[in-house]
Amino acid sequence: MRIDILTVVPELLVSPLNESILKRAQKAGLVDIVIHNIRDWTTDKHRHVDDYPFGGEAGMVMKPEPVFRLISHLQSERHYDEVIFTTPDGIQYDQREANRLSTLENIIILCGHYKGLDYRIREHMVTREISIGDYVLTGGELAAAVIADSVVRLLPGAIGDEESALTDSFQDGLLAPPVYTRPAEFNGWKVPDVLLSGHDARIEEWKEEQAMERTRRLRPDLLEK
Ligand code: 6GU
Repeated sequence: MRIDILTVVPELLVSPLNESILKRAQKAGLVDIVIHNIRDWTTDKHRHVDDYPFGGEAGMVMKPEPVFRLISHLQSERHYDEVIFTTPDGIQYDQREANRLSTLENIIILCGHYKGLDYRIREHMVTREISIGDYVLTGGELAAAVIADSVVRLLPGAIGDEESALTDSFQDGLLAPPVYTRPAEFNGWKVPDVLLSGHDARIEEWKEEQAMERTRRLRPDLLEK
């Protein structure tokens, strides 16, 4: 898989994408993540990436030309399955969308910034607009990092234990059950007896009950879906 991320603040993306699982996945050749500075695709002397809005609202708007040049350049080199724009007014991101994106070959993630992006780019070049939740970030970079992280960890081989991505919270529409490690008793706090019983069927049953109980208590909305 290849993920091209287009931003006016590349510095914000370097470290989150180059540690831990994402670092290993790139080294292992499971994914190429390429960060592009939109400013490199300006042609004016001052390398402007934004301008004042027509109609005179507050805040600056990302200019269409540099973004158009960069996306056109990338699309001339390979086919992209999606051109994603990160924006608070996009559709809300979830595990189902992460799963879907993880099956694609090449995607572009264009990070929103300033007060917005010239709407012609959204209409003519962007194929999907994504928000990561109902709150406002200074820019779409952290959202792009969230999307890249959640997608890359799903690629076969990215996570050591093949099972673990499948048993995540949300993957079956339920929250994950509690987990424990040694010691079996700490500070007088005990690990549930059933987990020490060695009885696989009972342990499985307990996990399912716990997942259901926690979901009903903490996220009843998931059960309605
Ligand atoms: Cl994708 N961008 C910004 N700027 N704010 C957000 C967001 C995206 N998702 C939630 N808040």
